[in-house]
Amino acid sequence: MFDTLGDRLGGVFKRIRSKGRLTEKDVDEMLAEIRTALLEADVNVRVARSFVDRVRVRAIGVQVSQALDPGQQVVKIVNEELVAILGGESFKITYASQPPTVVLMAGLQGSGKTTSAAKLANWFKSQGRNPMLVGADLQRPAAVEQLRVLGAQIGVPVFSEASDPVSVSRNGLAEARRIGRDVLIVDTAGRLAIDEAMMREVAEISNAVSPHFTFLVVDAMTGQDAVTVAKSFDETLSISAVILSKLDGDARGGAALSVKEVIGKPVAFAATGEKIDAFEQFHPDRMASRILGMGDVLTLIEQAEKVFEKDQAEAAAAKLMEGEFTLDDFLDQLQQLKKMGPLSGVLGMLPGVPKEMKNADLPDDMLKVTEAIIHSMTPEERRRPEIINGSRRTRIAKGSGTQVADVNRLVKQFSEMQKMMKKMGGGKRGKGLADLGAALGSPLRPR
Ligand SMILES: Nc1nc2c(ncn2[C@@H]2O[C@H](COP(=O)(O)OP(=O)(O)OP(=O)(O)O)[C@@H](O)[C@H]2O)c(=O)[nH]1
Ligand SMILES: [Mg+2]
Repeated sequence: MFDTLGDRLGGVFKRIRSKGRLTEKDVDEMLAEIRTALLEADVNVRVARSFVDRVRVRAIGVQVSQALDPGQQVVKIVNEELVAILGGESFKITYASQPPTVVLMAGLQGSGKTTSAAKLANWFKSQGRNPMLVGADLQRPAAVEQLRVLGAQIGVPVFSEASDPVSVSRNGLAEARRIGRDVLIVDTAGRLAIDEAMMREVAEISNAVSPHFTFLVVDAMTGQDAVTVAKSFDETLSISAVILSKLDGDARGGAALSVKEVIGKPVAFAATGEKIDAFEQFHPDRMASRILGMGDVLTLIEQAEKVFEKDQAEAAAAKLMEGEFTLDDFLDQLQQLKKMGPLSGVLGMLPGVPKEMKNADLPDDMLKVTEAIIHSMTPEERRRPEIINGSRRTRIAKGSGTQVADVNRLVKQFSEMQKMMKKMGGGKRGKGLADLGAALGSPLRPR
């Protein structure tokens, strides 16, 4: 997602970064380009205009600041304003003091309510909660069955019965209390377009269960229409936040960039695929860095955290970025790797990783051989594999029960990997502007 917008903005920054001083004409030209880029990304016209206006006001001050060069400042301003239109802060989930915390799902037909309800239940599970799903879509005969299949997949109970949507929801709530589930997610029926009957039904369900959160699921691929839909839902049914589904199919990102400004409601979660785990909390700051092409180091750390201890994860990510990665770290990572899920997913979030590396695959026996070889090395050799000469190689091969050729291959592969990581990580250290500049391929430095 946001591919084109990121490219366009990257192009704009590239052009201005060489300028020592921005004239009013430079600023105007740049803003016109940014505006076009936003409109091409299907961002709401009003939103694009106010975005550009805010950048303009701040960009004018740029010419008098001494601390940073104009290019750096503009990138910083655009980043901050992107974070702001994406909603600023991440949406916070709080839990009811009297469980269960009730969540109501609403949205048009096919927007992704049922799938998102299950994904959300799975997310609550990952937060240590015990969710329950309620199938209150009795419009479509297969709807409850679809929810049951998803529920079984994630090990979350699904409540439904052949009555009416309001009774099902009310009885579902009673059942959750009875069996001690602390989060209740109610899936409702959608219609092809906004209509009164649908609104009445959802409103009645809402009255019956008094939800703590009402999430409107909108299909990101519908672009600006998604925003219009959100607006009319919010008028009838006060919504807490939006769940943007199908962001994977939306290369432009207009809906994500417009929702908050147009309806004043944040995006709480984003769904990025049909699979259950293709679902994440929406973090405006991280999304802005993705748009600006900085990769998403924070998300990487979070994913690694699922497997590693927190400190270890931060240390590993930092080492990875700084290129100070030893064979000991490599061994640690190899052992955790299988648990971390596909390596391609992890590497995909780092900026500038070559395709070959994203497709890396590490079979079991290779892992064993590698492990044995590294174990036969001295600590010094693990830290600085370049000292491993002929006699050391023979010793290591003998100690690990492998061939000298195996040792050679590992040392060679590792030093290539180290080089590549140094290249990737170089200039990405530290925080803020140096990051932005480096990510954009510019040698920007504070003056
Ligand atoms: N690619 C992609 N497909 C999705 C995503 N979320 C949902 N889908 C697909 O979209 C289709 C509709 O999803 P549902 O969850 O059934 O939508 P719904 O809003 O419950 O639909 P109704 O109950 O008919 O109103 C299904 O085929 C889903 O697999 C997503 O994030 N990415
Ligand atoms: Mg459904």
